[in-house]
Amino acid sequence: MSKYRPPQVWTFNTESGGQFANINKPTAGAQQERTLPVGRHPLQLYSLATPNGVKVTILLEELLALGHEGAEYDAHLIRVNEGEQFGSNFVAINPNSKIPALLDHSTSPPTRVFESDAILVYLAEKFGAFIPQDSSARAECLSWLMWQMGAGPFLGGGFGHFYAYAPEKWEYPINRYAMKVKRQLDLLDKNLAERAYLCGDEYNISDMAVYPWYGAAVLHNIYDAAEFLDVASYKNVVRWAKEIEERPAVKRGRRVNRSWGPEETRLPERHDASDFD
Ligand SMILES: N[C@@H](CCC(=O)N[C@@H](CS)C(=O)NCC(=O)O)C(=O)O
Repeated sequence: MSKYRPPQVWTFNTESGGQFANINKPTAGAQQERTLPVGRHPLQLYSLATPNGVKVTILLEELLALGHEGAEYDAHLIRVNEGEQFGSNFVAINPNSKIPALLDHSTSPPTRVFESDAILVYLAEKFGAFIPQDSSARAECLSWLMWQMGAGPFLGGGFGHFYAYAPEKWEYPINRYAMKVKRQLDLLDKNLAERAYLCGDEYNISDMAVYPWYGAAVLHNIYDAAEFLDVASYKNVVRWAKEIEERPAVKRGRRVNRSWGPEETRLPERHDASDFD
């Protein structure tokens, strides 16, 4: 039985412990003056190759593969573990201080976009690709996209946090979030039993949003929890994730703003298609 009794009013007087505790604060806003680099392309992305970051670089690489030259972009590395998301110019693009953040200089004044799935919708609409035009198909696509926004934090902030990052293993939150995540995987598995992609026959931004989280869960042993969650049993999710992962644009997108792992998987900054060579 826990001895903890919440005080009348919560105050921030200790670090919570666990991985990433050093960057958590209960207040928003810039913590230091800092300018951001600006490259030569209209689209300037400030990001890191986490699942939320990779969604956007996959879409940009897919747009380029489709021949949309206007999707050329500079991808600048934001080191969140060093607090770069709290610099003044980053906060001006994303007041929520989280990667990814996009500044589109092709409009006057430049358009800022934050929240990874808002960036997906913005770019898909801008280039008229990877989002259905028909209103029913579009509603299905946006439904799965919004599902990802709601579901993802249960996998990352809930399950991943308590299973892998919290200072101790507590049964209650691990049980709660394992149950939620397994239900999500079962939902995806049942949907993908009947369809090639999340919304039907066509690959679109909803797949690009869900794959970096749930594809990684079934293929890459995230949080070292593949066995615990028995991810191999979600066979349709595994089939879908493997197929997406084979796409050349996905392979490139996963490397952008990656500053860790084996050398051949990294590309901390991307300013030109030739950077992949
Ligand atoms: N809902 C946001 C979440 C973004 C997010 O959580 N980004 C993380 C990395 S995956 C981050 O920047 N964390 C830094 C921090 O919390 O200070 C989105 O989808 O864009």
